[in-house]
Amino acid sequence: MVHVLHNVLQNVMCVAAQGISRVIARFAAVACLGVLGSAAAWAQTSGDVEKAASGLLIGLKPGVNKELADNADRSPTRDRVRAQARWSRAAHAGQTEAIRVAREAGVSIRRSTASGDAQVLGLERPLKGQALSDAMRRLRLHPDVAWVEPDVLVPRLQALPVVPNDTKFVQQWHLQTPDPTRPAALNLPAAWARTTGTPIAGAPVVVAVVDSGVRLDHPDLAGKLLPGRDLISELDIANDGNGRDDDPSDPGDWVSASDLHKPVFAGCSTSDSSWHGTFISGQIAAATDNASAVAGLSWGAQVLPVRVSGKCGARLSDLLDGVRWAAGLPVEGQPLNPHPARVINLSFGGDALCSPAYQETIDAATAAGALVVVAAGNGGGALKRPADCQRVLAVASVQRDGSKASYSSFGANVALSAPGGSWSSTPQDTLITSITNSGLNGPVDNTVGLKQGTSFAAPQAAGVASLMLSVNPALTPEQLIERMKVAARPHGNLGLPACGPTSSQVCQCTTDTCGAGLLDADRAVQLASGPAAIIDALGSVLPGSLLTLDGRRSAAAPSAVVVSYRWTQLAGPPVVITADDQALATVQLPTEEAEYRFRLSVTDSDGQVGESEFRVLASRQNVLAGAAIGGGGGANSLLWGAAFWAWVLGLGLAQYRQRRPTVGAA
Ligand SMILES: [Ca+2]
Ligand SMILES: [Ca+2]
Repeated sequence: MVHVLHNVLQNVMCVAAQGISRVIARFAAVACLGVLGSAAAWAQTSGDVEKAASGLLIGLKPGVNKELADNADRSPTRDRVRAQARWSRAAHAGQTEAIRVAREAGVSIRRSTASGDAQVLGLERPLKGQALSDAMRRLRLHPDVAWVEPDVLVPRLQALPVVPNDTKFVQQWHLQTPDPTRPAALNLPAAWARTTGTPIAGAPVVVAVVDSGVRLDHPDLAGKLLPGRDLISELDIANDGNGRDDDPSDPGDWVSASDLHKPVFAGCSTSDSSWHGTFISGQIAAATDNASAVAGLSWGAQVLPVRVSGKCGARLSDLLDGVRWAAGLPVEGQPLNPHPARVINLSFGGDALCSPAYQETIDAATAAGALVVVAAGNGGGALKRPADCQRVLAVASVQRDGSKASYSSFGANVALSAPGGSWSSTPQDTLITSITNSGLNGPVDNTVGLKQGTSFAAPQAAGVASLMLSVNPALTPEQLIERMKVAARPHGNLGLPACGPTSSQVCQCTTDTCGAGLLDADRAVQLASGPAAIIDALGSVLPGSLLTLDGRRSAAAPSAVVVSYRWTQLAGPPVVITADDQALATVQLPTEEAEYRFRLSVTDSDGQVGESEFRVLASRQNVLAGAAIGGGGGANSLLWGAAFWAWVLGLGLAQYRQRRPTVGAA
């Protein structure tokens, strides 16, 4: 407090001195500069000195520029040519005055130009921070100067990553922005800046969870559930005292030692209740940004719980009826589902190869407009049904680092991979977090828990598909699969043996074994209605180096092609982008350490625009060495595309921006 008062007093003295006369004031200004050398609070009164400024805008006090004063006289004149000539004279005179002022204030400039009635002093080199503060202070103290502000790059409004306030969100690494510590993360914060899953018009997207039912009373599913169905026919499996009905609540699916004596459970082993359907429903559509439990992939989707699985699993006939009912198709003895699903999540393991009954059911559901998302299976080997059926979106499970999870089955029919969790010494960092119940048998407390399995990789894709449908409800199941595959990030190179017959444990994913790549929610949402701008890491980011900006992997939706590229600089010391209208552009960086931001805009043949931006730090520090996503040029080249995987809202999607309750900077 004492310091603040002291500074104010000094300011009063300086301002008073400036009122005396211009000559005396100039001495006073220099004196004040010395006095105020430590007055940082005052020095940064206006302007954003943390951004680099290539110049300074200054306003001269009235009377300094005679021509300007004349020009300001709004006497009636219809002669616009004369008025313009007068303005030009004023601007020229202002330039001369501004150069004098800069010299007297001790600020080195390249040139002075006019900006409206103000003057722009082009700095000899871009300034930021303390150096910028000092230059501004010198000018501000000059008696002829009314005001000063830095000529910074003004960012246009853009979508900022959305960070929900759910208490366990920080633990949900699988939803976060991918970076070198979690290369397989799904990139939801950027996707949520485009859509949180509520359609701009029409009913919510319906995602059916054909599974073990749900805990209807879990607080993090409040308002998220549609009236579903219990389609378990056999009492022993159902464990709810009755057969098929309208109650999809999960009473628990534990298998006790006494259960094993019943013929229906032959081949089963004892187990605690799984709360499998509750966990998956939470992954897809838990109440999000409600300051409680977990975040769901879609904040706006509704879950249709279809109960087909009880003790020891599901009867095939119940499972297939569940898929049909979910899609709105007739099922004997059951009322029609009034809320047909656009996405059906089927997290069931394979017991055999795809059969005609299974394929026909999937075909019927697909024809009805529902995307059937299935788990690759937990056998660790070749795919079995439903993952080997046609027209499904089969999802393999990867670990946090992008390697195939040991248990995940794999093969050519896998569409893509998504985090499904893996055990480690810090399980909360490597398993999947969602909602569950603490009961080992019947339900006890509704809680949050940790799981692993391809069962929990599939819902990641189901949730992303529902986000895409919230942006573009016209997408067919086939288009959803195609675009999610195009949007997938490449399997990184982890230096492990490639997955194959000789390595079915943790192994290096390839497009032959783990699908097109790693599921990326943000790119998928971008591709739901337009092209995706995709920037690759290339070249070095040492100061003074030649930077290569590579947008060649930018992709259009399958019916279109990318027709143009545009690179722009958003922040940092001004640089020239060579070939800024090409997929491959270059930038010669200055020799000083600095942070830059660039944007790539791509336009497709339908006129849709997709954009992404990234930061790059030109530093002599050997930062993040060895930690890469999708490779990179060298030890210093890995900064972008990793921690700064900052995709921004494409123009074509701007209208779909929904609620953004909590917003954090990139
Ligand atoms: Ca029942
Ligand atoms: Ca929540």
